Amino acid sequence: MINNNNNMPKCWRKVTKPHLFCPGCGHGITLKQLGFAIDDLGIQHKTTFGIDIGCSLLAWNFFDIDTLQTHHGRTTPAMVGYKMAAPNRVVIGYMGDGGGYAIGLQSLLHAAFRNNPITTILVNNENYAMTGGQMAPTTEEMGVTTTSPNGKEVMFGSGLRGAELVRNIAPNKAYITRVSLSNPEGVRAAFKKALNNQIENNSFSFVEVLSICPTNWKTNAKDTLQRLKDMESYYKVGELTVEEKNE
Ligand SMILES: Cc1ncc(C[n+]2csc(CCOP(=O)(O)OP(=O)(O)O)c2C)c(N)n1
Ligand code: SF4
Repeated sequence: MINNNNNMPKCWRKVTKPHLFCPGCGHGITLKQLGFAIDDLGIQHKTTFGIDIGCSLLAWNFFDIDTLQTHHGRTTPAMVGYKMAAPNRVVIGYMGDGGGYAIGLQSLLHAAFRNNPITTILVNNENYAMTGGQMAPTTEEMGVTTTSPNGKEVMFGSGLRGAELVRNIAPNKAYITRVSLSNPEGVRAAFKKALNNQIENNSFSFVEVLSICPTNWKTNAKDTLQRLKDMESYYKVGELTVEEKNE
């Protein structure tokens, strides 16, 4: 990654080695929008970025920002603790859908319930990408993965609508939204709103990003974008109000 381009966030690290994401991965697009949001708010030097185990960990050297590597599913509690110890820092927890909606779900829900003033970002690519594309709670019914080669059976449920679950347990002042990489500007705007909810309102925020994983989806560019569009018809994009239910 060579940051010598005006189209790059200023807070991206100026290094000369390539990043490790697969070509076409959604993490890079998400992190670029996060970088722009941090630039826009001028918070680079007071931000701490926490990353999960999963493909999100490949972001460990993306930013010129203090970065913390946590265990799988433990980003939320690690960053909650960090914020308690350093309340003046702007704290971000970045995770995949496996980390947030499976092993780390209870921590995410409790942080939302307590309105802990951190900003959580969950990148939903409907599979456990780093470990080889296994079925996740977010995999939709009949979704083909390495552990559901004939399609996810109904007994495993359909895709978990986690943002609705978080909304249901969080107080009104928490900001909860779902965005899609089909609209990068919208992702940037949501990140800014989520960070501002921490900075100005001392409140919790959660952004689920509908993302793409062409490697494990085994899709070409056209089919990748089509699948993202299909995801948007199952996972409703937009800010969640307190009336939204997980049904
Ligand atoms: C406690 C623990 N359990 C399991 C693993 C193995 N593991 C590493 S990454 C991962 C899944 C990652 O999937 P996700 O969180 O959706 O992120 P993605 O790679 O899709 O971005 C798992 C199960 C681990 N590292 N630690
Ligand atoms: S496996 Fe998927 S999520 Fe992981 S880096 Fe590759 S494209 Fe991105």
